[in-house]
Amino acid sequence: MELNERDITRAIVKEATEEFLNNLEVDVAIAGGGPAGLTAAMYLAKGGLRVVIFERKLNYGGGMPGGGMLFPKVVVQKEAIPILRSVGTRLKKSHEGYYTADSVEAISRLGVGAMDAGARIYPAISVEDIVIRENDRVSGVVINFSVIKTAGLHVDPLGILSKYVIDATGHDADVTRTLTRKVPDVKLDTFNGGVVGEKSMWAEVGEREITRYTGEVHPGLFLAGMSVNAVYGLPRMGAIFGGMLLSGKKAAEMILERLKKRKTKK
Ligand code: 48H
Repeated sequence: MELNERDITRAIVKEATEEFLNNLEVDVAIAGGGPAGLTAAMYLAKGGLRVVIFERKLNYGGGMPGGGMLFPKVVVQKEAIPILRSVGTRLKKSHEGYYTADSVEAISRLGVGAMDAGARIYPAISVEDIVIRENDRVSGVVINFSVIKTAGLHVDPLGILSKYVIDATGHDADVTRTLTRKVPDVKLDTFNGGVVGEKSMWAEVGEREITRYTGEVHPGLFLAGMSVNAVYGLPRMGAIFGGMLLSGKKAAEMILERLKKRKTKK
């Protein structure tokens, strides 16, 4: 076969466009491809749902590859080990019951796990707004290429419809903050009806409470990962990642349960 630039271009544009057209309406749109977003995507896709992740940066991974202060290891507590093992991540028993994983290996395998299950990850696309329907239900995401914002260009975004949106944007809780800005009288399902703001480090409490508060914070909008701590005012925990994985898994299970119920109700 003789290589031809036009045909290389055609293959890329044709395949990417066809696939994108298939993802204009999905079951779940996830903002953020860090550990929580990837884990949620993996379990949702395993459950048979159509899932897309929009990740602001060029590479997925969020805060995980950097480990703890760039020491490329993360601590994972026992309960979350099966999640990492299910994607083939090697774990090492450290001291006093602490397990560690290589941070780059762990996030790479989670990404592959999500893709193998059928989730689609779109790099360098930011969720800049949400789609709203009756009763302020979150019904999709508004996306744009990240570089458009960086370059300060005025380019209108595109909209994607979804049954649920997961805010897995980490410390910023970017999607939830957008909701409170765009719908000023919105009352979130939190202690003060708004975004409380993440608290200083207390690993034990931060990790315990993150799974407890993972869930739907507003009709159509779920939180997973560090955005839970940011929205509910829970402590941060440093480079221990079990909570992120368990939170992503819980958000996925809750959505799968909802959609199963929706189907049986019909
Ligand atoms: C698209 C976006 C947008 C947007 C941001 O920060 P993350 O790794 O988040 P989690 O919750 O999966 O994991 C948190 C963990 O990494 C962490 O920070 C911990 C444990 N901290 C503890 C501590 O004490 O500091 O990933 C979020 C991802 C990132 O890749 C962002 O680029 C992306 O979301 N993102 N993507 N649209 N509007 N905002």
